[in-house]
Amino acid sequence: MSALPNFELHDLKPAVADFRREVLAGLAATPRRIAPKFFYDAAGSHLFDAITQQPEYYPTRTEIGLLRGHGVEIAERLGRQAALIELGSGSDIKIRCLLDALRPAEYLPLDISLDHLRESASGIARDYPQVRVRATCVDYTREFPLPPIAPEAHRVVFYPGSSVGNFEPSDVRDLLRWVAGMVGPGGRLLIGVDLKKDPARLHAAYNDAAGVTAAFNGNVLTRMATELGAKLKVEDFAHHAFYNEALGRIEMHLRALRATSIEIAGQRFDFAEGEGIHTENSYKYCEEEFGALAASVGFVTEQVWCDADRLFSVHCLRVGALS
Ligand code: AVI
Repeated sequence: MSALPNFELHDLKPAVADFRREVLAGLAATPRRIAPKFFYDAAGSHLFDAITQQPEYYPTRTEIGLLRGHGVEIAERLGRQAALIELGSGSDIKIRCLLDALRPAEYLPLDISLDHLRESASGIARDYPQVRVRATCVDYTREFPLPPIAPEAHRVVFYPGSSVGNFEPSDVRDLLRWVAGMVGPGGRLLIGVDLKKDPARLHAAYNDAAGVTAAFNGNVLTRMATELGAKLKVEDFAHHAFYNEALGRIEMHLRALRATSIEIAGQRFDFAEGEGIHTENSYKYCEEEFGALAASVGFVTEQVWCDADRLFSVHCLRVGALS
């Protein structure tokens, strides 16, 4: 592709050493765990895109319906000509629902998956030549330098997909405080939040019949083998996902089908049959619950859009006085 004058890509991709260190610490912990951010290499990002196409996985198409249906209203709330920062931008479908109405001056997508980010962000730069696109490949859960934004720019953060559900509620507070610091007093956050609902529907969404979510979950083992040289048998582990009603979250695990082991960097971790690695939580919220969480760190809920079946919600939050 020829160079686009309105496109920059900053590569702050986490080093393999970070992946190794976190995997070794997670496998040594009780219960064993690996953070969900490690799902997203190029293959994992494509598998996630495939999940969003599964008939059982309602969040993506429901959120897109809300963004398309209320795009103009959303743009009026957020204000035009903003510096628009998108967290975990992944595929560009959602931001494209808003760009025509929102007409930002700048678009700053952040994502951990380099190839995916390059492809989607450069596509936006090409299709919206009047928007300056500065993409950063980064683990945004750690401190990093955001490309400099003019102090007088009006900033908006877009955090779609209910990725907020992949954080522990206590960590959500830290994340929201960080966003508040980024957008400043009066700044806004547009955030997609999956709603609590019939557990059977949730169960189906994370156990699709085609087995795509299972492949996505197993991809972290493939990454450990290829990137860390781990000795393991992917086929010794099975996808296990269920709704933990008491905690209001879907849990995903990789469960050993038989006694097996994983060896990395000279360390060996034995698994008895049935023992697992906890790979993801996906918290679900009631509309009011999420509003209260946001209010606890100083955000004011300006508006919430929900679909008619109350599957998914999109919240427009403004940084109030207290953050
Ligand atoms: C990215 N995140 C919001 C998805 C979710 O629903 O928690 C990841 C996912 N895991 C399994 N399916 C989708």
